[in-house]
Parts: sequence; structure tokens; C-alpha cells
Amino acid sequence: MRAAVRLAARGHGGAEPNPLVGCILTNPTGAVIARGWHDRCGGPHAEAVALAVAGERAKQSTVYCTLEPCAHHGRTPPCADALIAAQVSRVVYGSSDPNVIASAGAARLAAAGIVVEQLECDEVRVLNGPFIHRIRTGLPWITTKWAITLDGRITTGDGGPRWITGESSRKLVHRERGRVDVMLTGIGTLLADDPDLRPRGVRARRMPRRVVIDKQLQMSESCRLLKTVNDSPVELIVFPEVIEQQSEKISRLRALGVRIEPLERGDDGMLILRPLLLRLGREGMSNVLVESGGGVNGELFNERLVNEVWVFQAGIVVGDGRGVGPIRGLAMPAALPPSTRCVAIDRVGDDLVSRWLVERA
Ligand code: AOF
Ligand code: ZN
Repeated sequence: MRAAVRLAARGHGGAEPNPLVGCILTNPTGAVIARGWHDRCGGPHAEAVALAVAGERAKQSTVYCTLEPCAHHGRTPPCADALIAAQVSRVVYGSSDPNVIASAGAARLAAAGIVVEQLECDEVRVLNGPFIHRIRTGLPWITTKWAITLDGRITTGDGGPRWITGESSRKLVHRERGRVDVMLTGIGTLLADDPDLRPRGVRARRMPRRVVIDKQLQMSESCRLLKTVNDSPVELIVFPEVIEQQSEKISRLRALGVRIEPLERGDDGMLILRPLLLRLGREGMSNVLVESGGGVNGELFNERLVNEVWVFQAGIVVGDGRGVGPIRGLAMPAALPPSTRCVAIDRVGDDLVSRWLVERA
């Protein structure tokens, strides 16, 4: 099952908004006879890929798949039916399919006399977290990424180096930019760094939309984002009143192709990010990568919207009174997630990269 999870991950950036799914077929002695993964939304499902590789050898095989095989005619025919037709003898699946349209494959397989077992290991839960989260809540999966010095600052202060992490870490981030649907940042980062936020130097599997929380519309009209608006869409989120107050700037930006949307207010009149993220979910966005400073991170944590944190740490020390931290304005203790756990650590170049899942009851 862990090997099937690793296969599934190869589809990241191509498969979404569909789930990442991996599938392995073994013969009665336990030897692997075929592998498959869901590589592209609209393309064949993992089971169909593996069955095609196995051909006749699929008969009497055991099938390990990370998600319950589907039972619906969607863009492709039901995997449960294909497994029954191929006469496999046993199906071991990871998570149940939370998508009601496609689910019930396990019951159909069992009704056809196939041995069906569920094996939901930790790796499977981590893999399927984003898909299950979006089906259940309508929200995209929010990963916030920051780079810190050894002493925990995201900036080095006057005269310090511009980059905290090394080349290899930055490459890893660019690869991820080319797999997510949205890059999210705030006006503070835009004014301080003038970032481009597109994937560069890697083969991007999708081009993210760049969304900037710019409540007062302070964006410079000569910033780098605007120079590439035709390559990767730019969306600004502003206070509703700003659309009237700065109507000329708004018109110029819209003429360039920038989308401008008002920040919505919650029931208590407070401006909140949740409606923005729900809208992005409705627009088909599965993964949001946040590359921002403390302001946006603080708001996301306060609203409990963060699902995953990637921390890049480099061997730079800035010392007392210089630099700032990655989260600002945290309303303690309400914003403290009940449990946040480390799911991966890697050394990338000279940096340490850790990945954390924010889990809620
Ligand atoms: C599987 N194996 O590899 C995948 C499954 O858009 P469609 O028609 O391809 O259907 C997508 C739905 O099918 C998706 O929401 C999920 O419920 C299931 N995905 N199922 O057996 C796969 N990708
Ligand atoms: Zn399927």
C-alpha cells in the first residue's frame, strides 16, 4: 500500500481536482505484476492503467489501490466493473471514496465474490487528505510555506542576504508552484519582494493563478506580476469600498486582464478569507500554496484554514532584534490547532525541510 501511495503521488499536478490514486497488482506468490496511477484528470484511472499492463495475468491477482475503486460512469467506465471482468481475486483499498457519485465500488466487488479489505495506513490518510477535505468542506487544501533562519526569522533585516534558503530548496518550491492551482500572497510580500510567483526552471504541470490579498489596493502598477498576467492569471482581493474609491486604478488593472474581487464579510461584519477560499474551491481549485509574510499567515491560522505547513530552515543566524517571524497577529489560544504533526523531514541541499499536517478534531 505504501508503494501504491508513492505511485499515486506521481499524478500530483495532473490529476487534480480528481484524487491522487495508485494501484499495484500482485500474483498469488506476492510478486508485483503491474503498476498504475491516475496521471491526468479525464484520463484513465489507476486501476485501468494497471489492468491494461497486466492483461491476462490480472486473473487471480491481488489489487492494492489507495482509494476505493469507483463504481460510476464518469469520464471513464467504473473500475469496479473492470476489476470484476478481469477476475481478480482480492482487492485491498486505502480510503473509502468520499465522492458519493463514484463510491460503492467495494460493495459491488464483494457482491461479485471478490475478497475486499480496507487497509487505511497513515500514508494513505496523508495522500487522500486534500481530496477528502475538498469533498467534505468545499475548501481547497491550503499549504503555507516559509523559509526561516536557524533562529526562526523569515527576513534577515537590513544588510542581510536576500535569500534564506539555497538553490535546491527554491527548486523544490518552483516544482510545487507548477502543480498547484493557486499561489496566494499578501500585499506586504508584494511590496517588499516584488515576487513573480510563477513556476520557473521546472516543467510545470499546471500554471497557477496568482491571488493577492491587497485590501487597500496598494499594488504597484509596475510590479512583476502584472508583466506576466497573460501567462498566469492575476486576481486581487480588495475591500469592497475600494472598488469605488479607486475606480480609475481598478479600470486600468482590469484592462490589463487582472481580475478584481471584493473581500467578503462574515455574519459579524468582519472581513474573512473563508468565503474567498470556498469560491476558489467552487472554481475547481484543489491546492493553494501560500508564499507570504506574517499577515496572511496570521489570518489563515486565525480562521483555521491552514492544512499543511512546509518549513524550510537554513543555517543563517540573524540575532536579536532583527528579522521577523512567519505568523503575525495570532489570536491565542483560539488559533492553536488541536494537533499539528510532522509527516516528513528531508535535507535539501544545505537546508532542512519539514512538512507538518494541521489536524482538527
Ligand atoms: C478510482 N481510481 O484512479 C480515480 C478515482 O472524473 P472521473 O470520471 O475520472 O471520475 C473521478 C471520480 O472517480 C473522483 O471524484 C473519485 O471519486 C474517483 N476517482 N477512482 O477508482 C482512480 N481517480
Ligand atoms: Zn475508477
